[in-house]
Amino acid sequence: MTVEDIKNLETAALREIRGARSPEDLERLRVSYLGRKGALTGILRSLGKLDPEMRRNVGQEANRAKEALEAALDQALSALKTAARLAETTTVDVTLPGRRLPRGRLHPLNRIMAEVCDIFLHLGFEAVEGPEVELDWYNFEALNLPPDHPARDMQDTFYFNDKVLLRTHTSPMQIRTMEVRQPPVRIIAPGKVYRRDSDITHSPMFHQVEGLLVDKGVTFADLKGVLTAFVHQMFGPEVGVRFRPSYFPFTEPSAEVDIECVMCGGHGCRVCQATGWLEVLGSGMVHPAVFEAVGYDPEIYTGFAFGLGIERIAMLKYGVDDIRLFFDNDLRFLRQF
Ligand code: 2NM
Repeated sequence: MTVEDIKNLETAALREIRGARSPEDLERLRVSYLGRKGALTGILRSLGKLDPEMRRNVGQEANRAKEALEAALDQALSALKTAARLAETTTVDVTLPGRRLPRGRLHPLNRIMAEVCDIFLHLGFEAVEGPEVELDWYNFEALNLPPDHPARDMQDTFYFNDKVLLRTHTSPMQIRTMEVRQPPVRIIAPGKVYRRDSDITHSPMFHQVEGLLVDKGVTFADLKGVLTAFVHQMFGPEVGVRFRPSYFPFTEPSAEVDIECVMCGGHGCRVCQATGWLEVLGSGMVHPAVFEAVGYDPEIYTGFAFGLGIERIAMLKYGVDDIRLFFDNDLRFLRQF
């Protein structure tokens, strides 16, 4: 037994360890070299048979080889374990279905807004949009709202100063349009409006669509025809419609449009306050003073106008009893649409 023999044994063992493919292979090698009856163990045991000088050299070499093999076995085992874990986590099961992307949808208010606008666009109206920060002239004065009119009260309107405010309706866009165009005019003005009001049916910001049709010979019959067509497309062709006398400063005569209660079918319930009817639109024939303000001759032109609140329609259509739900952005609410 020589130092050379031990080096050869070590080289052969290291080659086998490198070739091992499993922890079981490695265990077998550990036993065959370092176990109780292992090759290296045998050498260490038989050192006593050598003469003292050889014993020292061979002994040192055998102990060094033993440590080297132990280290190589440990390292190989941990490398195999790492490789096994990696193989497990990177395995792709190509038969699994893909992950679905969550699909978005329109906010219920934007959906109603789009439906309302769509109906009027198909009837030949054109949509116009404009500023939410308005001048007193467009929001009130030109609409035949005199300075002491209750609708101008600080209670209802957000003012920046004497002349500048947040629009309380989208009618300023009808005035702006008539200022720069001659009849025939057929427009709708959709958008955000602002009023100092907040409870379960009022939000300080809400959405409106207002409409205006001006031409020679326009009558209340045209108003009734257009708004009846709208109601039947929006709520269904069977639903009853009625025009009820009302008052607005910018129209004369004025009418509110009611539909048969969508909740109880007209029998009377909590939503319609036992009347069987729900108010959905305000309307009227444009007041001559409004035409004067924009330079239209009221002796030549007549027209009708109307306005509706998107939140109110959405609450009726979807049976929502608190307007604030539309603005909380709670997914448990939004996912129901
Ligand atoms: C409404 C009800 C009745 C209206 C009137 C005008 C204008 F500019 F032509 F005079 N724009 N909008 C109007 C009329 C609005 O909302 C409930």
